[in-house]
Amino acid sequence: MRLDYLTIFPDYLAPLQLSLPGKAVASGLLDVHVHDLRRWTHDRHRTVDDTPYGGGAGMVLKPEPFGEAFDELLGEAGGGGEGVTVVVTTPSGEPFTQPLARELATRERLVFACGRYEGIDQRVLDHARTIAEVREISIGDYVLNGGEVAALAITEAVVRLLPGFMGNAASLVEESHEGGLLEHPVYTKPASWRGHAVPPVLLSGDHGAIARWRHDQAVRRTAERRPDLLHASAVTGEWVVERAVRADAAEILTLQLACWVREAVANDDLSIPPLHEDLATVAESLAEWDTYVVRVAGRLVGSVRGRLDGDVWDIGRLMVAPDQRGRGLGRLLLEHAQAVAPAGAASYRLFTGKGSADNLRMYKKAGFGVREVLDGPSGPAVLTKRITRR
Ligand code: 6GU
Repeated sequence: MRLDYLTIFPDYLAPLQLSLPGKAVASGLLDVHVHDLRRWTHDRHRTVDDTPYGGGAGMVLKPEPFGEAFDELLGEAGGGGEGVTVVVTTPSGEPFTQPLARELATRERLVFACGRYEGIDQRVLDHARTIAEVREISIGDYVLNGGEVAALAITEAVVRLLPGFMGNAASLVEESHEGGLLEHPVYTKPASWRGHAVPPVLLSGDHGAIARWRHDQAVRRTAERRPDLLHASAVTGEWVVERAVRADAAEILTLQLACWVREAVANDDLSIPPLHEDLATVAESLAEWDTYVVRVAGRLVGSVRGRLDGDVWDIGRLMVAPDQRGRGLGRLLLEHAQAVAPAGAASYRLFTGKGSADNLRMYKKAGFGVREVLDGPSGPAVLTKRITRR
């Protein structure tokens, strides 16, 4: 992964040479470039800011230095904007979360534009959007003087997720925020220290009891410190259907590939579209469809989507992880996809392979009928159902 930083305080980013990112640079996993934004100024004072149009306090970062920096870094000589995400650090950005870190970790290159003062001229972002993906990101609900510290925090969270970076992949999974709960407390030797004993269950050797104790502690901690994170599902194991966010795209793609390989085998047809999409296509379709997901212990295990075509509510991409099948999750997602149809819809429509016996059975049980079978290797069968409202 290549990382670029545009900043008026390059010294602030010296920690990138240290510790974990430093190690990744040494091993060739990371290619890090810190740029002084003033390099792209041309006046004697190397001016990067000016007063805001419309008045008000503070200064605004001028568009020209960023424009020239993007030309050099993302223009033809710089390799173009393909696979690049421009990360603009700003307290008014979308919240930085573990799923967003996972999403950024899939990019070939991140270019950080570190905000300062009252912010960056909006046209810098509008222009950057014409050449690359742009994400405005905040690391929390407080205000820093500049985005450099935020860029460091985002970098550390992303870089440790890169394949080959951490020695022990399990330690990535068993940690706070990956399972939707905060992590349980941890202890090491000695068993008693200054009058404080380690909880006896941890010394019992009973791994079932230890797992139950840890889960219970994680739930308590989360309830106490971060009740906003506490979905009922994390505690009870019940399903909660949630609207998909962009950061879900990578997991949806993974699940989609797993599910449609089975479809391809059932229909002897490798040409079905869900098997041939890439991450960008899945991310784009999140903007075009109402997409829903279900997580179990933080892991995305089911999804479905719907959108209106005239007065027909198209339902598609109904998928359930192979190890979660046979418990009614597919039925739940199908019911949800019908329940969210807008008032203007007169009927539901969905497609499945003509050889997909399990799907056809579920859809017929839910009141769908096969309208026609199209002319392709796997059909597909078109099923519809009239919407009756009471
Ligand atoms: Cl990304 N930048 C600044 N200046 N302040 C912040 C922030 C970013 N995230 C939270 N506060």
